[in-house]
Amino acid sequence: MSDTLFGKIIRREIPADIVYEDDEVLAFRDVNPQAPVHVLFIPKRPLATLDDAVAGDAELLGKLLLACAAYAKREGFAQQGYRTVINCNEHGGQTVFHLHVHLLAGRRMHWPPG
Ligand code: DGP
Repeated sequence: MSDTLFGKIIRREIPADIVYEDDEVLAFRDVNPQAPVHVLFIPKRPLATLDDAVAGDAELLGKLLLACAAYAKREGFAQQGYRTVINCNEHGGQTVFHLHVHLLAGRRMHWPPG
């Protein structure tokens, strides 16, 4: 099991505002939200970065994205739009080394990102 903060959230050792859970995926609100909706979708199985993913992780990666899309539909902002982001390693801005997909919504996003 992952020894990062997110591993502790999975094990309920530290609190989080959990908004979705299934056998393989957990989603909770980001502690430092960058948009009115900012949820992190993580695999329960530890995978440090996207760079560590292999072919056998394809289904899990797909499930993470599908969980984001289902959440957006369920919460009613899918049509208006949202953004998903995976930061990878230093230049990607990754700070927690347990793979996570950021789901941001509730405001217009800008491009390119800063
Ligand atoms: P990244 O920079 O892509 O690794 O994003 C990590 C995100 O995790 C960042 O937006 C802040 C969030 N975060 C860090 N620690 C915690 C925590 O203990 N709880 C919650 N809910 N979010 C956290």
